[in-house]
Amino acid sequence: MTITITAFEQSPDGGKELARDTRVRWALEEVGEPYEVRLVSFRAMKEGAHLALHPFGQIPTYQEGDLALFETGSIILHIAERHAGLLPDEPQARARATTWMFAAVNTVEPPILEFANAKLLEGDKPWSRERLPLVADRVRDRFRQLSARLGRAGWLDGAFSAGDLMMVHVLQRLKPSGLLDEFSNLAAYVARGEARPAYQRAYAAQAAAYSGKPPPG
Ligand code: GTB
Repeated sequence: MTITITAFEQSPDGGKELARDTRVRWALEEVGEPYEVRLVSFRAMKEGAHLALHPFGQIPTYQEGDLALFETGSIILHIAERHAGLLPDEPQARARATTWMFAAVNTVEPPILEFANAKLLEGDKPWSRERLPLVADRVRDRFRQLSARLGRAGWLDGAFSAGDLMMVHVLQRLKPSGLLDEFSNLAAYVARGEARPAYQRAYAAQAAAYSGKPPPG
């Protein structure tokens, strides 16, 4: 059955991994499932046809036959549960890998998004200069805890899993900020994820979708 995902018609980062279709592309590459991509304009994302797929008018969505999903956590869990390669077979290890997926989106991503939004959307506000360091420190608190848990390990719990895929993509958002580099094992962890052939294929496919297109004005 053909898998179709949606992505931005014009990506603010020009297709350099930050939009969340990257993590879905990466998961599909890891399990060797072919997929098609439908690019959606910002306007179309907020209109009826897309809202029927995604109630919040966002990307990515995932369609497979008559199944339509939104939310990258759910999409990646769906992929990982149906194909070998992203979740361990042993039940407890599998539950722990799923726990890391939730930790990535529920516990690590929120302060990262707060920081990204504070810079991007509130940077011109008079109070931004005072608030930004507080928000950055909340990110550092989470990074410190994650860094302590990861230690010198390659991945969060044994072999690479969907938990690592999700965590690496969540952390990538702050690569340009310099905050990630304050934690050398986390920066190396992200680099390890990015070095995976499946990630490289996902990145190349995403970049190709925007090559020659200007970022949205
Ligand atoms: N919780 C949802 C999920 O995980 O699927 C969040 C989905 C989401 O935030 N989608 C964003 C979106 O559609 C695109 S990925 N936004 C439009 C809207 O809400 O109206 C976020 C994103 C996009 C691009 C960059 N970038 O280029 O720097 C960074 C992050």
